[in-house]
Amino acid sequence: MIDEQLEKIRVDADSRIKGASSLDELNTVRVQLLGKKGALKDLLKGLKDVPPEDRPKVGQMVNKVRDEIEGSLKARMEAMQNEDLMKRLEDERIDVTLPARRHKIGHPHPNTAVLADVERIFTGMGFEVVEGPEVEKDYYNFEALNIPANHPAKDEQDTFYITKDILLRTQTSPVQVRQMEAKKPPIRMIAPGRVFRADEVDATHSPSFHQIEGMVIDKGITMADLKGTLKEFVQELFGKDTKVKFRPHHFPFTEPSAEMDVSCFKCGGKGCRFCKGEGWIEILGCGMVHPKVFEMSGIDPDVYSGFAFGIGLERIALLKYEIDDMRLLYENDIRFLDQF
Ligand code: 2U9
Repeated sequence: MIDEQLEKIRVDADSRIKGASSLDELNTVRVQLLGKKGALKDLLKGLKDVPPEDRPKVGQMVNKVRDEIEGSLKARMEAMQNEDLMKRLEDERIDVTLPARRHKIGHPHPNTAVLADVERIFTGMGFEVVEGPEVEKDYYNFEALNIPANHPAKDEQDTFYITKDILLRTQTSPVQVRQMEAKKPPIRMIAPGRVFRADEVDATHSPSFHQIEGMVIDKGITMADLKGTLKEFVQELFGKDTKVKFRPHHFPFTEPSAEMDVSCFKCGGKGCRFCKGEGWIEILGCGMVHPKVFEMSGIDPDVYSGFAFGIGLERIALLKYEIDDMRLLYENDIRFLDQF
């Protein structure tokens, strides 16, 4: 009798264990089979009706079946856990042979690249790089540079005034003036920086752009030093074959003054669309520092002389990278900047 009941429990347990399709279900089956209300427990309760001499034997039989059930539960549970693990390993598989995504590495903006070039060339010739305030006194921006009160540059249409005496610098020359006041020559410096002019925006103008000005002051500095230094500079910047040409000009702060052209670095000077058939491209303004400018800053023009020059940074960037509209340099459209 008991044998038959046990065999039935065992067969029933087997099919229910096999039938469980998840670990949760298997756990429910385990409670049903081995728990307080399970068939085995019921059977054990009936043990009191078994003659005492048979009890150990029956007890052993029940234990054996319970061990078997526990064994199959454990085996089924391990199989399921293993299946789960295999499935996860398959789902989360990483294909290490896939090519890596390319990291996009940035690069300097054309303005920054040109500035770095210019600074490298001049520091290589022993120049110091000096910066100064963008908000300036009228004195440093105009008066100390021999720019008279009635000069057109001082018009409100050209200059952003903050008060009558304070303005946004229209050139980086005030940096040189401050340097002349603070230091005894020799001075060899360049002053790069942002400048402001009340200009309308178009392809070649912007109310804010950048200049690099430079100055050398010492005993015995002549126009020959100016020419040699600036020629060396443009040959480094545009190539060894670059030729230079000076045309007379006028600036209030230099005397004599000149503008310097370079031979077209596209056609070598023959004349092309790039240089508008001229063979030459205007690059910078320059001259010998005016004696009045020396005097105002406390340097004796009978002892010292010097040259100065000014370059528009954006103008060089446009030329060097063959960009035809200055606005492109400020819009920061990545599709545009990526090309340089
Ligand atoms: C001091 C004395 C002299 C600076 C100079 C230029 C010529 C010049 C222009 C170039 C293009 C301005 O950005 S631009 O429009 N500048 O042509 N600048 S000489 O001369 C100085 C500066 C400071 C004390």
